[in-house]
Amino acid sequence: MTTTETETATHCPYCALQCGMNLVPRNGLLTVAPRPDFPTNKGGLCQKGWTAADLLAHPERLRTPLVRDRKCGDLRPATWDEALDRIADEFTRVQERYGRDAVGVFGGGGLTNEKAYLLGKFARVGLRTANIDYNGRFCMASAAAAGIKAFGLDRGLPFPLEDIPGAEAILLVGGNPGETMPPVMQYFDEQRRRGGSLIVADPRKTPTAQAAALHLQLTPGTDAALAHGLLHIALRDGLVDHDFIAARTTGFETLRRVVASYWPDRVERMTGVPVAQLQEAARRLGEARTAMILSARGPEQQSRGVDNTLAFINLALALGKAGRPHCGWGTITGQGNGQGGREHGQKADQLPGYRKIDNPEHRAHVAAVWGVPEAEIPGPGRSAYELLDAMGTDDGVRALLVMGSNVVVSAPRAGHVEERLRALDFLVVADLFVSETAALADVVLPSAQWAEEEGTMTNLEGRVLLRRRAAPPPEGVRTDAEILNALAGRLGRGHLFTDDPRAIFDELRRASAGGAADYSGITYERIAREDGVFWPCPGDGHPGTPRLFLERFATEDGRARFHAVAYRPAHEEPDDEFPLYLTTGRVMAQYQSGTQTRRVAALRDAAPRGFVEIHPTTAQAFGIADGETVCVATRRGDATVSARLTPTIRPDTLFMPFHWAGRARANLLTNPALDPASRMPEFKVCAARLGRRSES
Ligand SMILES: Nc1nc2c(c(=O)[nH]1)N[C@H]1C(S)=C(S)[C@@H](COP(=O)(O)OP(=O)(O)OC[C@H]3O[C@@H](n4cnc5c(=O)[nH]c(N)nc54)[C@H](O)[C@@H]3O)O[C@H]1N2
Ligand SMILES: Nc1nc2c(c(=O)[nH]1)N[C@H]1C(S)=C(S)[C@@H](COP(=O)(O)OP(=O)(O)OC[C@H]3O[C@@H](n4cnc5c(=O)[nH]c(N)nc54)[C@H](O)[C@@H]3O)O[C@H]1N2
Ligand code: SF4
Ligand SMILES: [Mo]
Repeated sequence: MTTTETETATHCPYCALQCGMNLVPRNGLLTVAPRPDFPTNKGGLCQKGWTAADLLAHPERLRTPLVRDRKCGDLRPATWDEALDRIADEFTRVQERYGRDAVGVFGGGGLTNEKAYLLGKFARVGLRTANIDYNGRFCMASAAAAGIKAFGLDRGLPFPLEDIPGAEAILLVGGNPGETMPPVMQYFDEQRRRGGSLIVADPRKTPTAQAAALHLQLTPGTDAALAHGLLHIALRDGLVDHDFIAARTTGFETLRRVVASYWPDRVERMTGVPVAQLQEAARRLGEARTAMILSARGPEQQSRGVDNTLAFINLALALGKAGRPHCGWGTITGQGNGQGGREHGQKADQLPGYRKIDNPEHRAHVAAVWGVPEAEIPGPGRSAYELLDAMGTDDGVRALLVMGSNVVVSAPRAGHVEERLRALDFLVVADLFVSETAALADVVLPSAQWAEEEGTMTNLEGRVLLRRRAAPPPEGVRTDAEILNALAGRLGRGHLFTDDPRAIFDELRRASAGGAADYSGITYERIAREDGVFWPCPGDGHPGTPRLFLERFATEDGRARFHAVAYRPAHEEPDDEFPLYLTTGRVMAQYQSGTQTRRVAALRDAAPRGFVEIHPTTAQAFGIADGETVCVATRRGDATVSARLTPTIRPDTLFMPFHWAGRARANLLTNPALDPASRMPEFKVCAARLGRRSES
């Protein structure tokens, strides 16, 4: 793992697999080359990774700050001094008028650990506002909350990817890594070669489901009923591991009473999964010596996302398939730094090292590292959607800094969010391009891209990786750390900040020391030497922790907790007016809100425009032909996309990827009903109606 004059060993800028890749200079440009020795992806990359360097010299790239001209109202180029002065003046004015909490910060799970940490500190120490949250609330929040409740710790996978092939059976719930993380499929392929079986629960027969031995094509929003049904059968058929339950868990008896009424035929009616398939799934998982249950956004992005996830954790625990080699529940983290980004303080209720902002000891520790009195650190702020929903209202934020998210496309009920953004006194967006959100801003700041700055990323396994700098940023572009440092200076807090990634990481190590996500023993040099270091790593001599929970869980008594959650239907179910389920997600060639991937020619060609998947029978009933432009409507609004007929989806369900802007936005339709614990919106289920465009 070296960097030579001609080649820089680094990682893909996109998803949480953080595939290792090399950047090689060619004719003055950087190009992507494979890095076969890297242990996670072993040289594999998806089409997004192969084309990632196309954006470094992209003609639409921002190369100067933009400010909104006070006379004509358009964005125009400005100097850094003008842009930064304007931000400091407006933030100060808003805070003087409405109070400190009236300025908000919105971060992203794609930011490096250093930047996520610095953004949290900038909010609490630079702006002294309680209101910071980030897009991970739309992504990992339900799984994180469930992991903490059941195991006392949130690390997405408690084992490295290399353990996957050793599981005899795997249940993957609501995840489509065949498209969302293609190189990870080599681990599932290897599992199958060794005789193991994969079960996929998804309302669509995705490429991942097609690779599985068994596909449970459940009705959207019925995940907890499915989990309870499988546990009911396991109890009935003697597949439950009572020794494990007695030795390593608490709370089973209450759960047993809850699942007693989940008879297979009742669960078939609730979930649409035939009894025979339920029995086969329970048998495969229960009879295997080793088994894993993995979840992804399908069950998690629901207004019952935490309960859904807990229901599958219950199943893993009851079968004795946790806290043992080649066993366990895990969540497949999504964004590039979706794991590290949720540990170091950009969450509304959190301080670095996964500390809690309302815990006096945690506050005192972090205050000492930051060099501020504990009382100066604000309390918890609003969660992502709640923050966006209240923008520009009497008790909401009046000014907002967005760094690493494009909420006009990616937030639920996006039409409303767009309206609230327009109601702000002042909006600042730091981005690589003029995203749909940046287009509404009063000041846009051009940020450096991944290959132009140093930093660390924590992948889906909890492995902390080094992102190396392969080239300086173009003239006129600054790193996010430089931006935050300069703003802190203008707010009179510059002495508490630095923009040097290594110095920030050293501070993060101290801030995280003793916390749940302890990075204190991790250094850039160690990461480079060891191909990444797994947290927790408390101290220089500590080897890091690839596998968690083998001896004890991270709860006070060392036991995992069962949760007797009840199944409740989705917040909105189909009815006469909106007769179909709508679910949303991703396609292989586009990433998230599309700011980056819609600008790469090869990816645009592969996935040029928004569409809705419709079962042919349903399409026929509505008189819709393949490729026709259709209108999809819900209680939030309507969107215009092209129809894609496919027998791989349930006839009662529509599917839309959320990567496109304007009228094609899936999020014009989605339901912002929030999970009570994680504050995760219900991206995965709502009720919809379908019409030909002329009728809509
Ligand atoms: N190509 C690509 N890859 C990506 C990303 C991207 O935007 N594009 N984003 C990255 C990020 S941030 C994330 S979070 C991950 C997400 O990775 P995944 O979770 O794999 O992706 P999704 O497509 O959001 O959802 C997965 C599946 O959930 C199913 N589903 C829908 N409703 C339900 C339901 O009610 N129950 C169940 N069980 N399943 C349901 C959908 O049909 C879909 O196939 O991908 C990462 N990788
Ligand atoms: N309907 C529906 N909506 C969803 C989902 C779904 O499944 N269905 N999934 C949700 C999930 S899981 C997620 S993670 C969110 C993601 O959605 P977003 O939060 O919008 O994430 P991105 O599109 O990755 O936005 C990142 C923005 O930051 C910019 N950027 C990239 N790197 C940097 C950087 O280093 N610095 C700065 N300053 N900017 C940078 C990019 O150009 C882009 O404009 O969407 C959520 N929305
Ligand atoms: S799987 Fe994820 S990390 Fe790997 S190349 Fe594709 S987008 Fe990049
Ligand atoms: Mo995500």
